[in-house]
Amino acid sequence: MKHTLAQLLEKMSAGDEVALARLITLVEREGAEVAPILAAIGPRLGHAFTIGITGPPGAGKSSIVDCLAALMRKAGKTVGIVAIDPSSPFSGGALLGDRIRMTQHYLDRGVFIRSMATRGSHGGLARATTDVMKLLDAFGRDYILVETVGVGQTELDVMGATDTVVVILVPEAGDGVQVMKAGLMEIADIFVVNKADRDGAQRMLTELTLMLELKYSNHPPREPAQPQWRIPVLATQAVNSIGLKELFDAIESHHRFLLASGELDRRRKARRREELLSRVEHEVRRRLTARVQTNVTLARLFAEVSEGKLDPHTASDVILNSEFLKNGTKEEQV
Ligand SMILES: Nc1nc2c(ncn2[C@@H]2O[C@H](COP(=O)(O)OP(=O)(O)O)[C@@H](O)[C@H]2O)c(=O)[nH]1
Ligand SMILES: [Mg+2]
Repeated sequence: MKHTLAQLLEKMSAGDEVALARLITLVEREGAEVAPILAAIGPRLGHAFTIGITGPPGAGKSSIVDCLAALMRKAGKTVGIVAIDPSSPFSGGALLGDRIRMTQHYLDRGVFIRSMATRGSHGGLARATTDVMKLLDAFGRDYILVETVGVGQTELDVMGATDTVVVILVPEAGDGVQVMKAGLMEIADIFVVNKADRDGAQRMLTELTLMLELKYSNHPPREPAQPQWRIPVLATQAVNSIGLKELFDAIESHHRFLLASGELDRRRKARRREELLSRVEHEVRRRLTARVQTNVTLARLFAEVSEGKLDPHTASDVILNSEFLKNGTKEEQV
């Protein structure tokens, strides 16, 4: 049976997982339904606490997400999981590996798992992922866990859209310099050295701790009265369920810190502004790229710039002061 958007939204709000899955698919396609869906769920957002889990491939991110979800369920909380894995050969569906490992949650309605398919468009995956997180928030999830691999722009964008970022490393991930280079130092709220059963784990833990101490001594807090978050460095063994309780505790204490310091509110406000800017940017690019195919004047402007006959600044002023960007008007003209 086919449902209208309003029906789907109503069912989703009432806890219908099938409706939620349908809405997620619509949002993933970045079609015309996205705007009305997001407008409808807007007033219900802000309850969920979102946790980004990132690190190199094979570090144990999925295993840790799995363990955290179990602990959260034990604490009586509901969980949403979003997994982004660009290396997955599957498109549109779930990652087989994730599905297999997540079996303990398969029949638990308190855990909703979704894998995102990789798509080409400009920042499309990061945008779709943040929208899916919103749907899970509107669905009433207490925690949303987002797993990404590596530190490409998409991953950094997704991590920037979460409340707490957990960076997972392994003893063999290399030295601290690599951590710095990959920009992980800037985004981590919590560091985890997983596979602590392996050689080199202690060295990695010590190195990370020293790097953080150096960072703090180089950047002492400007106002000592302001509460400061000390990034913890934890050791886990996801396969042996060791250290996961401590990780969950660290996440909860970061949550409390964000609330008490007002930082959660500041971060979320900054994120909404950033999202607005990025939407406008994206839409301007999308419209121009489409209209240059159909509008002769615009095509000529682009040609002149690409031939070097007109400078991009002048052309950009012309475009921004013209009707080219308005919805609907110019597409028919050829
Ligand atoms: N030795 C060891 N292996 C682990 C540990 N945690 C995960 N693994 C294994 O590492 C592999 C990759 O784990 P996975 O969770 O898929 O990593 P992801 O790619 O980061 O999501 C799997 O074979 C896990 O069983 C650990 O603490 N110790
Ligand atoms: Mg994984």
